[in-house]
Amino acid sequence: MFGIKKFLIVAAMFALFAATANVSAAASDVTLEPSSQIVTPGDTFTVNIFVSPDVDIAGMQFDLVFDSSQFQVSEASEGSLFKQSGMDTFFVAGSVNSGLLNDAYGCILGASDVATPANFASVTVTATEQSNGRSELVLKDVIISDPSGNAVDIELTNAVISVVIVDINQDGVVDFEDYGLVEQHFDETTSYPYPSWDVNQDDIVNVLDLMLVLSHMD
Ligand SMILES: [Ca+2]
Ligand SMILES: [Ca+2]
Ligand SMILES: [Ca+2]
Repeated sequence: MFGIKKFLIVAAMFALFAATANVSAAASDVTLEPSSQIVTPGDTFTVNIFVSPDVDIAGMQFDLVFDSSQFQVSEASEGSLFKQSGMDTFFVAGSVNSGLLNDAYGCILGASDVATPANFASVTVTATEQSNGRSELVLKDVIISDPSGNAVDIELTNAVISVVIVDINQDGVVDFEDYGLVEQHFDETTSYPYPSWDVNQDDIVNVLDLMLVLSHMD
């Protein structure tokens, strides 16, 4: 008796799990990659708008919201998502103004579509000299179209950028004095407001903080 009951419960849970898995799979994923990243003030890096289509698609638009006191963002440049169709494509880089990359869009010219994951676009981001701490790059007004002009279901993943200060003693150079300061506090736990030797502000001073200083030495 107990055995059958247990079997039924397990079967019911499995059915529920399968149903949930189906629901979350039925969307095209749009992901800012890398979705988390540690940089220092003045660093320039690339963020890709990566698309994993769940169905055949042929057109897309997006906005990107960012903190303009932390970052400068370039216009978008086209990735391979729609070019992989082998057809010509149309691409508009959008315009950048006060914390918004607005209305970047593109599509396949002609009757074709794609379903293979690829970058739709890339943007170049520079952390300003005043930047510090964590902030998000956020996708907005994202629409993906199937070949007939119908919007498809999408799921968005934004990016978190942490700007860290590796000149621990703030004397204008990153050298072994800064490394030494981190070393002196090795294995200490920290909390907000973080001391400069917990470089990545994760509540503990360890090898990750040492590496951030080492990898940015002048
Ligand atoms: Ca817009
Ligand atoms: Ca220093
Ligand atoms: Ca740390």
